[in-house]
Amino acid sequence: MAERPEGSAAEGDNRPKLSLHVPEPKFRPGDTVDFSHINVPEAGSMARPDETCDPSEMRDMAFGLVRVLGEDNQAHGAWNPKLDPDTLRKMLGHMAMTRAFDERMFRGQRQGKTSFYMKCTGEEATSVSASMALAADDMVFPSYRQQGILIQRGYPMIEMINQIYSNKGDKLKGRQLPIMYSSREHSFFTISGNLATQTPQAVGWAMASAMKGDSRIAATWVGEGSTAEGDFHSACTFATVYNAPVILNIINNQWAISSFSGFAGAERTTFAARALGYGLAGFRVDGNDALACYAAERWAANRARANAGPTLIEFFTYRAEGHSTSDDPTGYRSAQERTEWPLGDPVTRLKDHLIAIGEWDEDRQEKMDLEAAEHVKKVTKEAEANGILGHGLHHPFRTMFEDVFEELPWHLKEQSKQAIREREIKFPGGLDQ
Ligand SMILES: Cc1ncc(C[n+]2csc(CCOP(=O)(O)OP(=O)(O)O)c2C)c(N)n1
Ligand SMILES: [Mg+2]
Repeated sequence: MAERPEGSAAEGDNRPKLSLHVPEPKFRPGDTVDFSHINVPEAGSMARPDETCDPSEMRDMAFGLVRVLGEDNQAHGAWNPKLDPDTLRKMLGHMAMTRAFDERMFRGQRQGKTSFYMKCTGEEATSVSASMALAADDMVFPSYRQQGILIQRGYPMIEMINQIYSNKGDKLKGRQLPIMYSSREHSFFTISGNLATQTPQAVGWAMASAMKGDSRIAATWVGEGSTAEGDFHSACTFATVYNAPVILNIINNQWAISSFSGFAGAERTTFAARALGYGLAGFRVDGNDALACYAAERWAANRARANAGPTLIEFFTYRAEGHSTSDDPTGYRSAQERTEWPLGDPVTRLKDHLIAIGEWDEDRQEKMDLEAAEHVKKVTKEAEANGILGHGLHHPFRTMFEDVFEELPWHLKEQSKQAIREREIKFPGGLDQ
């Protein structure tokens, strides 16, 4: 028999065949959910290293979980931020308001008042508490699920709704997808639909702040799915190389639309462990524990302010609702996940803590929730006077061509005329042009 040529993979080759691993989520619709594989350490069990420590001193923390609120609803351990009851009630209030806002805007989309909305249910602490730990003029570069920051920073709610309705009050003139807010006055960088672009932008801004001798730091929020983007890795490299005063917050809510976190690497290691390869300080936090979220962000902010370097924080949480109003999670994940999720609900946990320390009760909570819902309803009505989707009260059509060139070039003038003519045919005399 002729010899098989050296190096060929001819038929009958008995060398092991190569194969790929394609991640598959543990639970699909209808499956019984068992989260017992998730390690939930005791609240207060993690040590709190010095804010200026060398990243090598905290390697293990990339695989742990900083938790403050225990099963007994008390605050435990070195990470307890020891906030006074008024501050805790404020935190709870911002989270309740964020939830009420989400509820109303979601319904508004179902009623056809806007084309699109995204809730952050179950993740409120990762924006509200983290934002409270920063200075009001620290520059934030969020993703689309951090509406809690704007609520915490006191951004007028009517501006948010005007933007969502793309109406004539929308400061962004209907040029952004609903919920992609922007506010220079609130140090809130324009949200981009192109995932992870905000991460190198945050690092660049932080570098510029340091180069100018400013004292403001930057913080960015990015979904765990989005950390698979190259931009995130460039951001980590620049952050570590130049010791940029920046905080990289990864919101690991387990899902990226219908792709579970395994597709971004969660089966292999934690997202906090990304920090190790770059020599960044990094650790994992219970993202449904409002006190842990606050303490973690404050630790990182103090570190950045002390010129001790950037920090990568993984907030371990769960996206309790669909990705957006365009999504239906019952098609790809088990409905039991939400109820079985071992870290509970951030609003309930903070409320229970306040009750446990004698600073709150269920009646007051009910009143707070009601007032939040009433407030959102009132502001929604005000915003509706500026128009809702498809009712013509948007910015004049011609403005679509403005604000890019100081002097509109001839070809855009032509296009503008043509577009307005077509519009006039479609809606004769009916619209402000
Ligand atoms: C560069 C880029 N790729 C893909 C998309 C489409 N997309 C929008 S949101 C999303 C999921 C992101 O998931 P994750 O980063 O985990 O954030 P989450 O929605 O869970 O907050 C995808 C794939 C996009 N907007 N931009
Ligand atoms: Mg996600």
